[in-house]
Amino acid sequence: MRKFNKCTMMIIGVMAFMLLLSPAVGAKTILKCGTSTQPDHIYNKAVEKFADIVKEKTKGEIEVQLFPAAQLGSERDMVEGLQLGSLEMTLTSTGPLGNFVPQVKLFNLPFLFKDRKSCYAVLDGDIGTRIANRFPKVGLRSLGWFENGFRNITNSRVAIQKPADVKGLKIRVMEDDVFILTMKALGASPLPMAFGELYTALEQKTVDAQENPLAVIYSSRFFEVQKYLAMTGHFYSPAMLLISEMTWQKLSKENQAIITAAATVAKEYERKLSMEADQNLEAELKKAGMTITHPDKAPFVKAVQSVYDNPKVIKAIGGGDAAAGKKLIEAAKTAAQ
Ligand code: EAX
Repeated sequence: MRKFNKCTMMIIGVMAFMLLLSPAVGAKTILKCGTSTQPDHIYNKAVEKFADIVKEKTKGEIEVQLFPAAQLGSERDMVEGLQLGSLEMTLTSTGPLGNFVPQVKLFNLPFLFKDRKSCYAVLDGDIGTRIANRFPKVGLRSLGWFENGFRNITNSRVAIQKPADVKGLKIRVMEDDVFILTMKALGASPLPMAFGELYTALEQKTVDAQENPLAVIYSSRFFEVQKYLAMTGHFYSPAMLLISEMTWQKLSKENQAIITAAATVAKEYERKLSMEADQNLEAELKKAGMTITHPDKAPFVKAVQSVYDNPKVIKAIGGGDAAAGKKLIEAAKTAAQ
């Protein structure tokens, strides 16, 4: 073996010393970002894009690390983690968000939006911005309204054509009373449950049914345990990229600007992926063996009107103020058409 000469030894010594110092010199910020969905779902593709841009623009100073598939807990757990400072970021559906900012429940109302264009007009416009701006007060900061998508019902028992077919189905819903009331209005038996437990619950027939956008149904392989898919599009489910307010305040103004800009690019990209998923995945799910129906939506819309008239829902959407809730719902309805 070749012996090191004095000079080489010195160089190695200096390099080792520099390596020891390096964490203090080039201090790297790691932002962990959790999601509930499977690695190939659109949320995770968007977070990867966001991470790439942030890494490039901060020259490696900020590294966003993705933790998909509810590894870090349910969507609600992750949002709580952001408040506590034990997690930096999450991309989540609005499912749990109404528990933190009640006005978000507005977007949980069934058949609120006509199409994607009207969703974006409301979310990116005055109403969506004002609701997003309420988050810092509860220790969270919105980096934009992303997309989960229009939700459709799957089940193991019946090809749904009309509301009467939903009657009696035990259906898993996200954990918010607006979802529960909507499914009750359709005659189903809703059971709130965290998303991470859903596949097993369907497999073991703890529930007959669930509802989610096609991108989730496909990436979570629900077609393995559900025979029927009904394209009801009853809820438009936005998603939100959130960063802990504590983390946000520690970032330099320059890095905040980089993160904001990267989130906007990732949002546009994710919305595009979501639209493409809706265009392509029906065929894939059919190939995978699902029986797909396209029920007339009018009787479903009619059946769930009671949710809009529910005083508890109206008050909650107004943040405890019924008049404010009524006003917000009317404004959203107008803007969404
Ligand atoms: O956010 O809980 C749900 O059904 C959500 O749609 C899913 O986790 C993606």
